[in-house]
Order: sequence, then structure tokens, then C-alpha cells
Amino acid sequence: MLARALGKSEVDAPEVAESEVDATAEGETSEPEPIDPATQRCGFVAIVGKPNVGKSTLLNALVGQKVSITSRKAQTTRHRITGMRTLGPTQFVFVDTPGFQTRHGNALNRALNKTVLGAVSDVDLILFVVEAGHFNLADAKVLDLLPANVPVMLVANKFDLVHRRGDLAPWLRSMQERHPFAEFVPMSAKHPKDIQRLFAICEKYLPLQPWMHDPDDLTDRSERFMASEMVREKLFRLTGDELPYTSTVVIDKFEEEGALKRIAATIVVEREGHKGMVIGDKGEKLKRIGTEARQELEKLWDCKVYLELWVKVRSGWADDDARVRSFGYE
Ligand SMILES: Nc1nc2c(ncn2[C@@H]2O[C@H](COP(=O)(O)OP(=O)(O)OP(=O)(O)O)[C@@H](O)[C@H]2O)c(=O)[nH]1
Ligand SMILES: [Mg+2]
Repeated sequence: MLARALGKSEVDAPEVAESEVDATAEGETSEPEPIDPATQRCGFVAIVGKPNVGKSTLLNALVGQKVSITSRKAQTTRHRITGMRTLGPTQFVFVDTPGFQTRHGNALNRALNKTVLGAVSDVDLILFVVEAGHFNLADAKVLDLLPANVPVMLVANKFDLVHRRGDLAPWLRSMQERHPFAEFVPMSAKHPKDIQRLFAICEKYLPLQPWMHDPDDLTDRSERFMASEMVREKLFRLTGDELPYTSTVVIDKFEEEGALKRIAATIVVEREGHKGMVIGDKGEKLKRIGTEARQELEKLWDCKVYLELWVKVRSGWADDDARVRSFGYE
């Protein structure tokens, strides 16, 4: 399990001051007092919404480090990703989910939607993320899936993009009629102050019970998984919209030699023509994907990484249930 490394730089998640929940006296340098298990809170908070509303950006900001990849393209997240944050007596276990797919009913999308459904049952709180001021059929379909017995908070994200803020009040009132939301939070996942406020609002929904994780734990996902995701993020970010979302990354080798990690990965695409887009002119695109992924993994793990990338065509994989499963999708 990937743990929090003190003093190491975060990727692109804003730092959150450990105030509000854990107020320590100014100038205090000694070890924090251990928290009595009888006063501990711990619970699950699922983050759901249609594709591209900023769920993973929000998870990373809440965890304080990048554990889930993000991009401006929809369908970036394809797995249930748990990220933890312990503040004062409270341990928040956040669950990021894929954007709920309403367009194509292929095997990959069915697997993604199954992941979303699995993640919303059995949590203490659901953060239903939408873009502030917007609500369409794709948002409505996600809202319809949510269990009636779990409190749902409306997170109106990307508030920084709302120019006429006065228009938000009637929109929020219209949202009140759509669901008995427990809270309404207009915010921006990119603003650390909003993230702090969100912790304070979420805390009361978590039950009094002992922590389930070490306070330094970051995510339940393995280093191998993080490596494949980082390559997929660079693939998504560095290729144009013409490369369909039906590309994936498989780790072929993950070996540790002292302070060096040797990783070999294959980018799987659907068509021969897509292969050229990933490789680029004289291999320059593939090289850049590899360099950026390697640099970010080296920063995350604080070690040297040797990353080798291959590209392979597997036509129709996203329509093939068995192949989708073999590529690691639930
Ligand atoms: N302006 C602005 N952009 C944001 C904010 N939050 C996220 N974004 C951007 O929105 C895009 C999508 O963010 P993601 O976090 O990948 O969205 P997602 O909901 O996880 O997307 P999927 O995993 O595909 O469902 C990225 O380009 C983010 O930088 C915000 O508060 N303000
Ligand atoms: Mg995501």
C-alpha cells in the first residue's frame, strides 16, 4: 500500500492545512498525542458523477497527493480508487469512481458502470459531483442510481468557472427539488480553502469507530497499478481527441533492484491507425509519454525508474467481456 511520505512534493494536488479538524498550538514541535480509539471517527465517502466533472481532481486534493489520474478527457478513471486522509480524530476513506457512462453500451462501459454501482452501496456519505450551474440527463442518470438510505451531498464543482455567481442561487433552488440533498456545496476542487471547508462539512457524517488504516496510508492501490495509471494519464493528456478512449495500459514487468524499479508496459489500442498516433513522428510521442510518466513516478516513489513502453493492437478489445476482464477491469 502506498503511504504518505513526509516532505515529498505533491504532484498537482493542492496542500491542505491540517487546521479545522486538528488544531495544534502554534509553535508546538513535539509528536502529536496519540488519539484515543474511543474518540476516533472513520468512514467511507464515495465520489460519484458523470464523466469529467472533476471527481479525481477532488479526490487528489482531499488526499493531499495524486492517487488518481486526471485529464480533460472523459473516461479517465476506470477503477474504484480509495484514498485516505486522517485529520485529528477523523479518518476519511474516499472512494473515487469512473464517470457513469450513458453513451455506448460496450463491455468496457458495462464494467465501469458496475464499478460505480458497487462503490455507492455501503458508504457513509456520497459526494455527488456536478459542474456548478449545470445539470443534464447524464447527471440525472447518476442521481437515479444513488441508494435512498445514504446521505448525498451536492458538490457544485468548478465554481471558479461561473461568471455570473448571482445565477447560482436559482440553480441551487432547482437542485433542491431534484433530490433531498443533505448539503449543497458550491466549490472548486482547485481551491485549498474549499477543500478544508469540505472536510469540516463531511466529518459529522462519519461514525464514531476506530480507524481502519494507518494514518500515513494514501491509497489501497499498488505501485504496479499506479505505474499503469500514470502511463495512461500521459497517453490521455498527450494524444489528441482522435485517439479513442478504447486504449489501455498493461504492465508486463515490475521488478525492484535496490533503489531502482524496472517497469515494462504495453499500451493497447484498438486499430493499427491508432498505433501511429501513440508512437508519433520518429517515435517522439511515445518517448514523451514514457519520459513524463517516468519523471512523475520517480517523484512519487522517490527512487529511480526505468520505464520501457510498447504499443500493441488488439482490435475490438473494449467490446469483448473476457478481454476487458483480462485487462484488469472489474
Ligand atoms: N476550472 C476548474 N477545472 C477543474 C476543477 N476540477 C477539475 N477540473 C478539471 O476538469 C477536468 C476533468 O477532471 P477529472 O478530475 O479528471 O474529472 P473526473 O470527473 O474524474 O473525470 P472521469 O474520471 O473521466 O469521470 C480536468 O481538466 C481538471 O483539471 C475545478 O474546480 N475548476
Ligand atoms: Mg476521474
